[in-house]
Amino acid sequence: MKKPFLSLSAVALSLFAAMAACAGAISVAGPWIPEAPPNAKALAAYMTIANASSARVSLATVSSPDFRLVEIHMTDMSHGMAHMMKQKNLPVEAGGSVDLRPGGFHLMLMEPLRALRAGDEVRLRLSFDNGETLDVTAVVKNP
Ligand SMILES: [Cu+2]
Repeated sequence: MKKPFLSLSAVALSLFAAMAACAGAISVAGPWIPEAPPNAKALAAYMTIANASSARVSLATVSSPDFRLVEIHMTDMSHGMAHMMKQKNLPVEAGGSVDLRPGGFHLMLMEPLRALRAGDEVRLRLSFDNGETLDVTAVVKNP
């Protein structure tokens, strides 16, 4: 009588393991975009990127159907004025997270292909150097 029970739980266990692998180790929380004037040539996107894996990963590229180009930027305040620097990538340490927020790291969404108002949603595709790709929906908000 014990045998069927044992094999059933073995199946359940391997199913669970497969699902955990598919879910991926990288997650994004709270993605948002401050609303900008209608003629703005660039908008910023903010979020928290967490890496639950045991290896460091780097955000390599970002794309969006609503923008011609997306870059990874860092705002540097060290010389008395805000100065943005393009980053080659954005590393997230093993078991760690990185906050993209005003005054620091952000995604620079350039050359909008449609007007975006508060409440609109923007799809972003984040590609990491470990091959993982994450589709995220950022909400445009009144800052
Ligand atoms: Cu920027």
